[in-house]
Amino acid sequence: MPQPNRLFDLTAKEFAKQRDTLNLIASENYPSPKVLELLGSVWMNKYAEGTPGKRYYAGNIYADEMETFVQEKALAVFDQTGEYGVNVQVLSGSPANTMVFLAMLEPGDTIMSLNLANGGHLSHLHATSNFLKFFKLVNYDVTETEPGTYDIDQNDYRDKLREHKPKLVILGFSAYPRAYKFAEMTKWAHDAGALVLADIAHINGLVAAGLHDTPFKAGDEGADFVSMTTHKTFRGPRAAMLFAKKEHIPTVNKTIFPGTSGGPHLHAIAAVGQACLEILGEDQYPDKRDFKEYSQAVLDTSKALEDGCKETGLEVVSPTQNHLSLIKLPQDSDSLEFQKQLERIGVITNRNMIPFDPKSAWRPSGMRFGTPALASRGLTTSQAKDLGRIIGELALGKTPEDVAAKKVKDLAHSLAWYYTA
Ligand code: DSN
Repeated sequence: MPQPNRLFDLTAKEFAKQRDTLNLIASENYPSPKVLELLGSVWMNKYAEGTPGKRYYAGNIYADEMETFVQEKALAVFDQTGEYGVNVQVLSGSPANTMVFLAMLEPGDTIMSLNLANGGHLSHLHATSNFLKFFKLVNYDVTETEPGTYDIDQNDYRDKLREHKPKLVILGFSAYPRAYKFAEMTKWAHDAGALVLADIAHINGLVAAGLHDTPFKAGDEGADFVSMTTHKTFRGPRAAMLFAKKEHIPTVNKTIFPGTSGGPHLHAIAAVGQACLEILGEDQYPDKRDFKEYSQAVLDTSKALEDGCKETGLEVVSPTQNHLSLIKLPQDSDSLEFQKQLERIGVITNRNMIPFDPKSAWRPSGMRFGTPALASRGLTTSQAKDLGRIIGELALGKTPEDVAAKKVKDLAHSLAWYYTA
């Protein structure tokens, strides 16, 4: 059917590409059609500067009700302690972290976070971060706990807490396949006088499902702040939330508005609420599976995919305990070229540094694979293992590209697809 203009034409192409390929990007997902509907709804038209009940423009009677409803549902998903409040206006994950820096720190304070090169995130500061104009950075790191397995080095973490006395410790990652020990790391940081920000953007769905340790704890073991995006394992819109212990919520709210930001994105807030309802079982994703069942499928397919890669002879780095795996390519492989080759056969993913990678971030030694998106399309563990084998055989030159492409196409067409054009 002819499209009305170039933008709709490109959207139709993107739609078909997403449907016909296999998405292994660990930070992406396919939210329900209701999430997409709310994102494109009339909420998008409205300004609502301020907080529920205290807005600067008229016409926010339903916005007040909606934002309050979403706050309640977000707290119902995560907080069993009653000690947290939430701001749902923060626009995205990196700004959410920035809000904590601006709310709580003074220039010259020290932030301690996981080394970006070994699994951390850009917004947790790094050698070329703009935030180094204002803050000092100390990294904690991973260590090889078993051959080929890199876990956070708890001794290094405690030593650095004692030595550098950071004002803020960030717990969280972008490419760490292992489970995080929130309670003890938070307690140690508190004992050293630091505030704790847990950034659970990658694993918030697993936390919500009760399949990963939670940073939402009472007392000293609970993070002071918990930031998250809502479009990864949480399976909501591209948006974010910032939780804080209740004593910090007024400061957080003031830092977001009027401190740094104008009107909240009500359409995104409504869509976050829809994801919360699906997690709480008050509404359903089209597959009608319970969210915990879906999240277990994320974990199981993540492991199965990794096993499939391993069977072909590819090297796994740090066996996965979550939704993502890291695979080391053979020494003479070019990960950028392999990423392109995977795209040619219909597998969309990203190359990634592995711990203590001697290669560059542009052409690192590894690949990162995650299964949240394909688990939403109903990928089974046996299909995940097959996909791991296809990838491994291609990486090791054991299968021709056209054979791999045919298998990927067949698999993509066998999976569920819940959107209509
Ligand atoms: N870029 C995201 C990721 O892929 O991990 C996090 O911001």
